[in-house]
Amino acid sequence: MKMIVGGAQIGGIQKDEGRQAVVARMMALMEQAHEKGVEFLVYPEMTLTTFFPRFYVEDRSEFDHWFETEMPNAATQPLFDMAKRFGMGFTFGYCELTPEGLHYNTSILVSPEGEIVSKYRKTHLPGHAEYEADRTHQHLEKRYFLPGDTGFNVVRNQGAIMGMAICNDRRWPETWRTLGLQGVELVTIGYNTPSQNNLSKEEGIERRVYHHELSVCAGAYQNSTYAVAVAKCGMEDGNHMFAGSIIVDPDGFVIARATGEGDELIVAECDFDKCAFGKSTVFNFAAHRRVEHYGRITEQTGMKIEV
Ligand code: ING
Repeated sequence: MKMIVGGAQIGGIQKDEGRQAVVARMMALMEQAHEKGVEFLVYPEMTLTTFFPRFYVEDRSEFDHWFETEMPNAATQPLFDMAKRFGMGFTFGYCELTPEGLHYNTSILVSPEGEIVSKYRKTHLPGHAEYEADRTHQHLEKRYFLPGDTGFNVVRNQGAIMGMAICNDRRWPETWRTLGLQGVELVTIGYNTPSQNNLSKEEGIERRVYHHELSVCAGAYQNSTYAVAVAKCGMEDGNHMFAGSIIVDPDGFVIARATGEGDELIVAECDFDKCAFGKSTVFNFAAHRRVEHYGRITEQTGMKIEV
């Protein structure tokens, strides 16, 4: 089964840029996608706001205005309406504040009929929860979000088995294999990845981009699935995030790549029948996996050196 899939890379969103302005940018890319026959469109992580976890605030409730308390809402309804008019499925990430007052870094998957058919809350939160003075840049996702409570799930949408992950999730093989064990054929990953180094000085942007692409290509290949990884990138209030949005096939080859750091559409035809070969040969999990030897992966959280 074939599908034209698009990635809508979004350039920097400044602190004072309202959601309406961002949604207008998203809709411009959706129109471009429609003109190119795109049937399913992937937007980045936290698509509606700037990457605010770079800022420290003592009272976290001061940042509740970065969160959505309902979805769709006034700001995003026009996007849902356009997608339904185009008969296009899509996914995007946003910051979710639940009625119970819980904060998540969330992604939803919307069917061409305009229904939210899947919700995912980011599992792997990088960074730290308290201000760390020795860092050149703060990365406070652990301060503002709870670890997701959904786990990694798949949904059959537009005839394909689709699963969502968010940003740091792409670096963890567990993300991919958990989806692979459910037969996933398309993994979507929105990301916001700072280029600046705040861990060690020698790492450059080239190495960070390499690790991003390596993670996505390996995950796709090792689970014989397509992957669409889409950045929010460019400059946000003087802070740079790298681009590198890509569409990857089940052999781990990049079949579409963004060239710039702004709003940019990438498109590729996915032939989901291509997923079957890997799933029935090299990555025929039932034939080859030996779960009796994998216990550490779920029983042990941290590394233990006992030799
Ligand atoms: N950002 C980054 C990411 O995982 C990071 C955090 C940057 C981790 C660089 C490792 C190296 O892509 C988010 N938002 O998770």
